[in-house]
Amino acid sequence: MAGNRTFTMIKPDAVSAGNTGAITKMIEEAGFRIVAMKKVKLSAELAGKFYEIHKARPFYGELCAYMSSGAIVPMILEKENAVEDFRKLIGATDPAKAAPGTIRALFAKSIDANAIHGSDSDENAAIEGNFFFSQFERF
Ligand code: FUP
Repeated sequence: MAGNRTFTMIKPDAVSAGNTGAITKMIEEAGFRIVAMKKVKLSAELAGKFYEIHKARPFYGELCAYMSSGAIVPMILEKENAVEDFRKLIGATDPAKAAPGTIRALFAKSIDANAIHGSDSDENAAIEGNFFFSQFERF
């Protein structure tokens, strides 16, 4: 089963703009099956833990403040070649550089408030999915 799951979060800008449904529809229409999904709000401390990998980067503090500023919708997704295909569906980190028709091109406001997260490897997809979901929340 390795390689067929990824992890995503719809970020506070997209949730507060009312785009959760439109983004979820795009994800399902692209062939991803939703294995787990919920709506939560992170504390700054938990956001800091999630993004620990970026601790040394200059935008870390702002990223943690932003990611704990409002509700997010984390999901585990399943599809063949999930990590790579999902990165294609969401587009580049900076929405100004994201390909037309990608989720970030359509919904992201800026490089930091960029609508959605997508894991960058199978290993991180598993770590990130485990951060949010127990075994009982996966179907
Ligand atoms: P991505 O994998 O596309 O989400 O991008 P990165 O892992 O490089 O960055 C993780 C998050 O850090 C981005 F989603 C938004 C934030 N970020 C900034 O705020 N400024 C930057 O210059 C780069 C990333």
